Amino acid sequence: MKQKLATRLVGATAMLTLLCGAAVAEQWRGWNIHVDGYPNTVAMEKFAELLAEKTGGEITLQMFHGGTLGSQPDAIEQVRLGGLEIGNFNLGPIGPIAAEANVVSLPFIFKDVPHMFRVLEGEGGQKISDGMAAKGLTPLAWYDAGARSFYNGAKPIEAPADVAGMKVRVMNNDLYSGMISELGGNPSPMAFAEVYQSLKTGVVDGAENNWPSYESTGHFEVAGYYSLSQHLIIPECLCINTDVYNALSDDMKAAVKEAAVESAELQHQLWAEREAASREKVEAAGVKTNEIADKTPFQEAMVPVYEAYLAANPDLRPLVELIQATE
Ligand code: GTR
Repeated sequence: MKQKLATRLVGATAMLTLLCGAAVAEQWRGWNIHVDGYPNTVAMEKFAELLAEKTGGEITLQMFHGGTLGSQPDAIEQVRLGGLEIGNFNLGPIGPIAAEANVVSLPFIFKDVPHMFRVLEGEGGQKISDGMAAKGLTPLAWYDAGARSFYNGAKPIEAPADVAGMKVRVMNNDLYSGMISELGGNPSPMAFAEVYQSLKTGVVDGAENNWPSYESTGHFEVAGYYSLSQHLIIPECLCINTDVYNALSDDMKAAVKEAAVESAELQHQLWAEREAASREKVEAAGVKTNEIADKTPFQEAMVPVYEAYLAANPDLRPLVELIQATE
């Protein structure tokens, strides 16, 4: 009897929903590469929570952390094709897909993190965003990923000559391979998940990343020299499949966007805290950090990388110049 009543009630609710024209609840799936407690992981969980709240439960998101749904390049493809709806991606591996997004992977293009955000908030950010959306990945908000520096087990890196002959892991992007080659090293593109073992067994001599990733992955345990080259400042996106986003009503779009922007605000705050905490933790564990007093030789070595990029994408010269001219 009770069962029957419940069935009738459910039926009535479904009928009401249909009559009111309300959308059927959608369940999305989201990808993230990072471990529990990492700023991005916490912020993506917050995004899921806000999404449900702001859409009145019409959209929910199940997050898969720790790269359990595959490597970053694979997950980017999944979101582009609609196998997954949401991802927190670094723009590095997006560059080979969306040429506009690749500008952020030109070494030393940004003066510092605030400069990067000023660019993203202006016309440059719009161009990057449009380029990505046209390839199936619509950025909803930008996450902070600090600056990336070199690390290895043998010695501090003070000048390009110190990179010469070194095998250095990079993310999948020809610009990074070019960057290492121009410094005289041997680039080794590989998935994030493989780097720890590769450093440990000597498959690579070094890698490069920001403080939080250097710490959270344990890379500092097997590569104890961290040299502050800060050669790359790459933003990350909270991205959605473009078709999924475009199919939403204006109200739903606004709710999704708002949830993303609020999650990014949280991420930025957590990022600042974690950067400091990670540095402190690895240095307490014995990591030797060195400042690079003069980065000019590194910057000068990047001229051919810029030339190759501009030769392949002549129409993107104005975007590069816009970034360089942004105060
Ligand atoms: C991290 C970034 C990840 C991934 C990783 C890598 O800083 O947050 O998305 O790109 O670097 O080096 O593969």
